[in-house]
Amino acid sequence: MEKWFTEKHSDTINFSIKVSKTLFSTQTKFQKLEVFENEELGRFFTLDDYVMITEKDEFIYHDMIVHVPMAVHPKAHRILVIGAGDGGTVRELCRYPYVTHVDMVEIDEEVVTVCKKYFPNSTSGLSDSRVHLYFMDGLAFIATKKNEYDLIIVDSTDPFSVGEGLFTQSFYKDCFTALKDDGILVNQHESPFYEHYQKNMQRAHKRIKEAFPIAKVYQAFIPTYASGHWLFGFASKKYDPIKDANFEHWNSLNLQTKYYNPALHIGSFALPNYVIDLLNKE
Ligand code: AG3
Repeated sequence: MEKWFTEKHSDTINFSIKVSKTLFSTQTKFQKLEVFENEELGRFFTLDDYVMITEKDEFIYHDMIVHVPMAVHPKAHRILVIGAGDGGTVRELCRYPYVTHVDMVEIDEEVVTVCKKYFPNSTSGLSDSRVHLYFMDGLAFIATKKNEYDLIIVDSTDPFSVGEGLFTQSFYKDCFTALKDDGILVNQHESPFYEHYQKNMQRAHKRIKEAFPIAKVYQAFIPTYASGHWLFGFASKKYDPIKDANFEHWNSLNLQTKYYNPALHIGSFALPNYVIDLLNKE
């Protein structure tokens, strides 16, 4: 009998992936967590029936959520990552030799345990001595921090269940307080395409704009996320993501990236008109 994993992209649209093997399935304290395999995508894991990463396209998301702010900040060495239990974001950060300290706060320890077992590549950075893992609510963690980080990356699920608080006004304000005077906040910013995601994106942008003097949005094509058209938020106290990007410095690091490059960095901030309209509307 054929088995398919199905994610609902909208009330009338489903996205299905043929499962060649179910590797793991559980209900954690917080959410439903499953690991599957597909012939073309490799292994992939889901939370509450939403695709989080697949082996084939996770590089796109992780390149864009990490290398864009890292090419802008002149020397981000103290970094906070919220969510990101699969480790992909931390793996990319650890490639920068001058990063000295990464706090990673994941609410669900089981996500990390399971990903370590099934996704050795994405979790490879988690054992780096610069990385400090906290299994707790990101909202509680950040509420105690002041003027501490150069960069905060919010690598969350969608805004419901455990992800919900990470899209609130008070959380963005706490991020502002936790950042240094030239700090940058980057977050996964949902999709502009389907109506439900559109609303999440508009709401997030409106709130971030209220908390930060500079708030921009950039895009990437991520085949296994709803509609494939995905956005990231770039908010900062001082740096403009294009004018202040230092590609000479970034190139000198000689990082080999499979998706990100400086031309794409600039291009990713050029948004389609309908997306600009949606963002301005709110
Ligand atoms: N973070 C989840 C992005 C949102 C996915 N949404 C969806 N499939 N509807 C990805 C974690 C990667 N570190």
